[in-house]
Amino acid sequence: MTATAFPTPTPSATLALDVERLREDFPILSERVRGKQLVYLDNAATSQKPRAVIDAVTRFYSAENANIHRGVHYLSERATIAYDAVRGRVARFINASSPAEIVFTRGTTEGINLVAQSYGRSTLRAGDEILITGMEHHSNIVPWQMVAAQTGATVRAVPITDAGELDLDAFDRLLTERTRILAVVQLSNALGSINPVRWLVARARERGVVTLVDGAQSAPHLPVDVQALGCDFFAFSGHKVFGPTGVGVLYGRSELLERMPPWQGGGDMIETVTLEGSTWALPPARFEAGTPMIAEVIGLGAALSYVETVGREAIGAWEEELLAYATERVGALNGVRLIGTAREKASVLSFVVDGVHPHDVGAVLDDEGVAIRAGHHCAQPVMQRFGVPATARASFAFYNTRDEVDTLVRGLRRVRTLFA
Ligand code: C6P
Repeated sequence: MTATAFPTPTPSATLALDVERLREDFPILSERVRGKQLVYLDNAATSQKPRAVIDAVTRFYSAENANIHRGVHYLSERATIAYDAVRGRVARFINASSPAEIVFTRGTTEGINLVAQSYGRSTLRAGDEILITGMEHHSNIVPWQMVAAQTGATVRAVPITDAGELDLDAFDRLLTERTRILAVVQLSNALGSINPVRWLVARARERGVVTLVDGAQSAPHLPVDVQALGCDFFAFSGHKVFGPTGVGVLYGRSELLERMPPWQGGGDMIETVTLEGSTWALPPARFEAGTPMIAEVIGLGAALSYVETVGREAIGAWEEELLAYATERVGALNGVRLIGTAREKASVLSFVVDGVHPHDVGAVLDDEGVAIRAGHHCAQPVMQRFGVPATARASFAFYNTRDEVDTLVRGLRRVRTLFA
């Protein structure tokens, strides 16, 4: 382990974001719920959509809807061009070296399952090990357990410290000559910890280990550069980056994608089909069987353009400030314990309130118009590690404000009063 694996936090750049102006781009943010102004702090579950995304999807269905890669008619050609253009936009967003490295999926979950069932199932053997961590979302645990059961491989997990950081000494011990795949989350949805992914990936690659990064939470909050990270695969979901549900991205390095077998068969993923057998199209088509989520991909393209227009550095700087403010204010409340106090964090504030079940915390806040998530966040091993059944989780996006944090704090005071 090296002391530089967790970089020293730098003071945030003073990049101005006109949050009040940007909020106007999101129609839902002016909604009232339960008679109160909505305070949406459940962005890790799904983000809200700017008008640019809503309009792109509406426009597609109103004026361009057709199937892609199949028709010779005008609409089909337009839809095909619009769909294929988004691949280039995604490649730029994460700095992939080519649009051919971008596979459209239904989301992070499907991307990881694709890698497990295609790359994993075709290469893993009995005795091999898949290394994950103790802070993974179920999406980055269960697919590996499934492929391990199919191949005789074993899943091992890097433990986490009391602060919610990876134990890097343990990582070094667990990365052995038996390790074949490292699958690690960049930003934990349950703790907010940012993992030193570049360092972990470099360590793994020195040993020839194939690496997958779960970018479901990092893509909306951190600048992502897959070439700088050095990972072989990177998965994220459209709906968390202000795009539609039902669409996601799997980045895969070309050399690997080209060697991988398809995991689903159907239209558009073949080169030739006879009744005796079939041959496969080149990636990414090889991994996109059937009619894809065309409108959603187009909406995703609009979302990424929107994020780039707002500015990812400015987003990061504002969110860092907001999380620091929320951490200070919520952390100062009597009877509130923060779960996840890593040195490097983004967007997520998980906590428990003494003597109050997180679901009750969520219900009281809901009554105040404040939307948070309460539960295990599909990260049950994290809950087990911290000895809690669940946590309450506020998760921020760039359109959240200090006033909204203050409303959250007032709501939490009410929780304490009601359950005292
Ligand atoms: N986490 C949350 O509330 P999908 O469902 O495929 O879009 O994303 C799965 C996923 C994978 N990895 C991480 C780190 C995630 O946070 C998620 C989704 C949501 O925390 C819904 S459970």
